[in-house]
Amino acid sequence: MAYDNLLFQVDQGIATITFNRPKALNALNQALLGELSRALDAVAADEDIRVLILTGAGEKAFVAGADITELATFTALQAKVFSRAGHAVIAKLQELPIAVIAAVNGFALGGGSEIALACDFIYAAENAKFGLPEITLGLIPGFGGTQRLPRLIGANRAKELIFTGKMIGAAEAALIGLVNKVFAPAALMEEVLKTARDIAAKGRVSLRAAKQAVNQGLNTDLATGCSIEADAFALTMASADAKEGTAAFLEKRKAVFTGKLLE
Ligand code: CO8
Repeated sequence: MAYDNLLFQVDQGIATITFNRPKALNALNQALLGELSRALDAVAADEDIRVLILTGAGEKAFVAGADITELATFTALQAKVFSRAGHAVIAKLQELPIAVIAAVNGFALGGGSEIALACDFIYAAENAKFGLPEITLGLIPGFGGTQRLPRLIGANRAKELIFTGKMIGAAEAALIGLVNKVFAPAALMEEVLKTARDIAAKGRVSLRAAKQAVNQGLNTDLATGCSIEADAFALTMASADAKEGTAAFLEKRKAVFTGKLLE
């Protein structure tokens, strides 16, 4: 499948999508959003993929937000359609039953931060910058930032970032829990790949169940969340991976997971 605005590769169960409009700091236009949607469908259809990495081409940016050249031409109705299309693609990303890591290698602004927020976690280069600068354009975040950012870092910190439109660096982003780990720019991808390989070696069924339990549980009360966890736990118990994982422990050997969804 051909893409003009992103690079898509799969290697040993790890897919990488690289936003590739470096001249515009990988800004997100309608064409790129459509290609992202297609690439996510390809990831979802490939049962061998266990981890997806998102990153940006070039040394300056992950994604510097929605393409302002395009955004400036929108009517209110077109803006709503674009915003809803963004929500749908980002929801598709968040709901992938595999691990998704954002490797933020520069500016992650506006829609770029919002994509990173929908990933399971973020590793960043020391030169990464995060922010929701829409207010400086007379707008507000439109790809879920007003919703996902407060859920991740708390309402007050999120409001400060959204109301000021200020950028923060990787170190501060790590301090407030937006970013898990920070690396030298040259080391970022190798460190992301190390974690990706580690996750890819785990059982596919348990990875899917763990992600669903966390994500669904966050949208509900504790008792309902624990009930979701119990169901998910029972499901993993029925998998070949659980038999293999527990047997391997008792036999003092390394487990080899097949990730079979059905027996
Ligand atoms: N859109 C279009 N082009 C961009 C964007 C962008 N978001 N960001 C950078 N570019 C372009 C620049 O115009 C420039 O192009 P050219 O070389 O042709 O002049 C090129 O990329 C390089 O950028 P700069 O020269 O500005 O590089 P600097 O290092 O000086 O500055 C910054 C880097 C700070 C990242 C700066 O480019 C900047 O502030 N960019 C805009 C960031 C921004 O405001 N992003 C938020 C956009 S709004 C948004 O994301 C809303 C999402 C929800 C949409 C909802 C649907 C309606």
